Amino acid sequence: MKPPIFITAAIVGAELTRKDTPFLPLTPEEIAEEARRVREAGAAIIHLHVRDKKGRPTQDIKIFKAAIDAIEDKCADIGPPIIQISTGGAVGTPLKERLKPLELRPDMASLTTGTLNFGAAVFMNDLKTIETIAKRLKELGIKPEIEIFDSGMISTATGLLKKGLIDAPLHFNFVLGVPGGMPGGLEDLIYLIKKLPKGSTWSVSGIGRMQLPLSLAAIILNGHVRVGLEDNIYFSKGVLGEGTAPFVRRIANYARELDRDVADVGQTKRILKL
Ligand code: KMH
Ligand code: ZN
Repeated sequence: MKPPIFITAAIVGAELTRKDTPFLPLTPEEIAEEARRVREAGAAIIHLHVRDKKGRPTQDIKIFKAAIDAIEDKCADIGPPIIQISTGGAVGTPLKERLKPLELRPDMASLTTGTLNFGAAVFMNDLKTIETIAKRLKELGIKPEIEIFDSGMISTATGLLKKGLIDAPLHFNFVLGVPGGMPGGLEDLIYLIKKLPKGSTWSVSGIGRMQLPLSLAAIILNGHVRVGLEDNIYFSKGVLGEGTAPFVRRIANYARELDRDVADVGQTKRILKL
């Protein structure tokens, strides 16, 4: 019997706008409605960014709280998702801002363990930044999802483990195909999996057209999957996805076809040792 797979839905992101896709949720209410749709489609975790009144990315704790309250309310009858707050924010968000929503003590938060060119911008994560976020996550008992955009970021994460700033078992998400990061070939994925400390769990977020092939590879390789508008807005060539739920549903269907049950929230918590 193959292990169950969990699906993470990255429903908002920080860089997208309504000009890119009209299906992007922006307000806490829209985010909560989308959260309900992705939960119904099979997602257990929501990777959460929020936006201000003008639709700009923000790390405002009040807006995160409003979004999380609205999600919990909208999903009350089917069970709320695991919330994974972004500590990456948008490119250029100061560290102080990135840390703020952690005070809500979500189950999980993202932790990128290195700097990379992010298209024409730079997603800055020097060691001091990484260690500050890791330390705060540990103090608050929040499980990091370690975001790996390139292979050296795994070494930095194992360095944090040795320093006691993060605890095993580690969970990694490979974000592959960002211009400036590691590309999203199957050989890249397999190389990264081989580098992980024993006992780690992993998922993959393929960016753009890499999303579907990498997700299918993760199903076959007993990993987990993140999909959503944050990573890819096209459901098929030239066709926008109507929100993130269709992407989640497609992965859930493929997973079941390939003999993997889709983990509910409780199973996902057990897999991640939350
Ligand atoms: N918006 C990207 C620069 C995270 O959520 O931690 C960073 C990002 C990663 O989305
Ligand atoms: Zn993110």
